[in-house]
Amino acid sequence: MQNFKNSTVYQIYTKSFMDSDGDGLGDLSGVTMKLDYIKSLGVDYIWLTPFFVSPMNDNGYDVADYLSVDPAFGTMADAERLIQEAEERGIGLMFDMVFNHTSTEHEWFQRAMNGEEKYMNYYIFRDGEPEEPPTSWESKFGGNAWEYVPHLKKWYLHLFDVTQADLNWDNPEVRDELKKVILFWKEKGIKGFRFDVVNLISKPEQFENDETGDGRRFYTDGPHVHEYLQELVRDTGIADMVTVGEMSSTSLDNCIRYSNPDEQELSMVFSFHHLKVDYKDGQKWELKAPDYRELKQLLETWQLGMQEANGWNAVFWCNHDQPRIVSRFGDDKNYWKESAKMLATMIQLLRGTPYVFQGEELGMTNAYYQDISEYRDVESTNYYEIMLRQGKTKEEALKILAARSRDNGRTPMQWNGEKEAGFTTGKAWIGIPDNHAHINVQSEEADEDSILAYYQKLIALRKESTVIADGQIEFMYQDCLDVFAYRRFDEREEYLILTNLTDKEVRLEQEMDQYAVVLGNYAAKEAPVTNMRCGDMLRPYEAVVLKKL
Ligand code: TEU
Repeated sequence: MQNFKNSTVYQIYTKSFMDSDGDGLGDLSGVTMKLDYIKSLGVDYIWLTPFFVSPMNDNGYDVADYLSVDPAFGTMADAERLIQEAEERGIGLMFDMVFNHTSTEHEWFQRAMNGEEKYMNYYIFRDGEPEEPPTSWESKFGGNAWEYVPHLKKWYLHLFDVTQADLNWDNPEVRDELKKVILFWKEKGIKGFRFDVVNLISKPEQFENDETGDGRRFYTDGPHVHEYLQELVRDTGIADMVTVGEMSSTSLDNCIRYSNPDEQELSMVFSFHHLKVDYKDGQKWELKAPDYRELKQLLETWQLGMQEANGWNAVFWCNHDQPRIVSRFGDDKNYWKESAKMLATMIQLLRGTPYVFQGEELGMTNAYYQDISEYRDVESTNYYEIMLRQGKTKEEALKILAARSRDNGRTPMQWNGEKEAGFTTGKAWIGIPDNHAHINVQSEEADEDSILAYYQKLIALRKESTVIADGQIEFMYQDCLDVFAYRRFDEREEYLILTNLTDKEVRLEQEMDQYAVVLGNYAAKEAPVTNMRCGDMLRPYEAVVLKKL
């Protein structure tokens, strides 16, 4: 079994984890300070979001120098110390490689702007008139995906912010530059990499208008993406490291290829279809209640599809681009603790490597900001304006942002109930929800029934059980919208995971064998509990993990 299969990864959004110097921004030394806490979770790896030199228009996903630490996050010595201290605790670091684009402040782009041909070939420039962008493609952060440069009389492509210019991967020099970046960090002793939107790197040969969509069908899982990934992995010798690719709007077939070990591409993939079941007509900025039928179907299709073809998923609910799961698919008011634990159970025991995003293990909630001035994210502020232009009222636009903004996942880690949640001695760069008074590390460490304690048990279970780590998966209750249930098994062992997705009691309708309760988010009904029987009730948001006797 590859070792990432029984591992759990903890994601740190560097800017919001821990501030060591009082400037209100999280930093590398802050992460080092908290390594014992991370160790106490039982995780194996830390995925650290970008801390490289950047103008921070997209909080570091706009990299201006891949080989230097941004002073806001610390120094190279801080990075080296973090790697070493993590290693001493048996924790490996995974760094975040943003290779689809660079910041327009990167030296390569600056030299391209000076008209140097070599560097113009690093990016995607097209001739054109100022009134007419080369294609109708839309930027993921709103507006057209092309920007005109008057003195060059050319447009450049930016699938994200206008300050994030897409790299030209068809140019072998670009691919070689990026390999050097990998080797530089690999030599520092890190254990893996996360690759940002890596399925968007290969653009089509011809650029054409998209009459029916925003252009993504032309560049998603593009023509040479597998070839380029294989080359990158081979030439940097990272096939045995832990690697995860972020796949935007991808397909199951492509994800099988990205993650099947025979292809020598990546260890695993993030896909996002299960996090769009509350998008109305697929639109992020239109609200809809989560469609649990769709959620169940998507999880099942991906789990079984990947299993059948020996692919491997990263399994997750939360990251720095997503709202908090307890506020989204749970109930953070009436069943905060129960629903947070239920959602954790549901996702963490699937076949794949689980990712826990900082604060998820505490049941941290959405930010519930009331005013546009509280938002920091470029996507949120752009779309606020777009929504107003489309005719939405301020109240409507704010309601949508409150549910959808990426800032919901970016509020500082809640360490204690004091001022600024113990995150900084200064003033945090973004507002902290009042609920840090009771949702915080300090109080949950003191409570053996806390969400934190529950996550520790789930993470430990994957380490103890080869079935959870690498066994087969099969789904049950497919037609029952209220219940999400699956079995994990091999020839020797079997677990049954039962979760109630609703705030109502639900009766179990299927005949079951004899099981012992291993873990649950309610007190056991009988002691020792030997069965959940057909006809038993699952309580609101109840989750139980059962082991076959
Ligand atoms: O995100 C990629 C991405 O497309 C989405 O998660 C995006 O934020 C969302 O779909 C927009 O509605 C990655 C990073 O995780 C994100 O933080 C960066 O902003 C983005 O790439 C650009 O580097």
